[in-house]
Amino acid sequence: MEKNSKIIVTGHQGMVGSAVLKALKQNEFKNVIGISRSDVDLTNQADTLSLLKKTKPDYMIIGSAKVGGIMANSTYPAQFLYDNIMIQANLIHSAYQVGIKKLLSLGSSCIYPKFANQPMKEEELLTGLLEPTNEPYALSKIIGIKLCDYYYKEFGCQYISAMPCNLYGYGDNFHLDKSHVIPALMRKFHDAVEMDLPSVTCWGSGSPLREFLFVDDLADALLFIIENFKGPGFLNVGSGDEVTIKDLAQTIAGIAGFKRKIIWDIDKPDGTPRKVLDSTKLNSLGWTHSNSLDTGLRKTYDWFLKNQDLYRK
Ligand code: GFB
Repeated sequence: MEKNSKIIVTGHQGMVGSAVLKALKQNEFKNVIGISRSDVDLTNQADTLSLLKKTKPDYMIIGSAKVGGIMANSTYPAQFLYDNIMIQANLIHSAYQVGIKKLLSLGSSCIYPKFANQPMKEEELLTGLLEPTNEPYALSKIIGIKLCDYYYKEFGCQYISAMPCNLYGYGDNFHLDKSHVIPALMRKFHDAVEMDLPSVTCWGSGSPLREFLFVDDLADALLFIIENFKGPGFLNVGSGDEVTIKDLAQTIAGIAGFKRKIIWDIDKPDGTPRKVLDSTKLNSLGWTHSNSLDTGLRKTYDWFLKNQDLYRK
């Protein structure tokens, strides 16, 4: 990408999109446009095409998606499948129609089968059944990968994808029911300290393993990928920072200063038992993450403390 290339980042008010926008600006890209839900409904094909016709970008990074944690995924399966299929299909097809040079689409490690070989290489895709709690989201993200692959194959478009592990960081969603585990636990432990509660209840057994990546590292990886990966196909983006949910809860409790009882509600779902990515392909191109889980968690908690007016809405 040239420093004056026109680059569109969709979902630029969300956690991922805002980190990508910040990274592009830090890297002195001068012609960057952020697109959010208030600018256009990306589930609407005509509006999406019209936006891209008007803006005519050279490059596009898709940071827009309907996302949420394990309960949101299970509660709104139709919305997770429909919205994400439409957002990706509209953006990818419109990108082709207006001749965007290169496009980077974003997925998730939940695209892999529930019992995939660990660590999961890119080749594990479509080798088994998906984890039921996130099947709709995973299916939509598999479609995103395949759309990029097939536009590459049929029309020679440089459309590629990145599959990150579980993400967290600045601008995350701290909603108690809809969010992912890290923001949910930060809020629960923080509130318990403030309210002097005797216990905090976490979901599931605490035994699942998760790999986490700080969002600024993801943004750095995405810029690296769009500049260095020619495709076709997709790359895993992981940190190798894998922990049990129980250990994660202890760490976050420590950061928030909560010293009392942690209760595990086994009526809540565990989700997939383990999903650690094999990021060898990306690492061998020359990229690795910078923030350890501990550093990333502290940065996120500091952000959370400073932005309580946002997450309390
Ligand atoms: O982050 P999370 O919601 O998503 O949950 P997944 C991870 C683990 O943390 C699960 C446990 O085993 C949860 O049961 N957990 C414990 C909690 N306490 C809590 C809590 O208070 N809130 C939440 N949210 N979890 C998502 C997928 O799966 O991962 C998405 O649903 C996406 O589609 C995303 O792929 C990256 O890792 O289970």
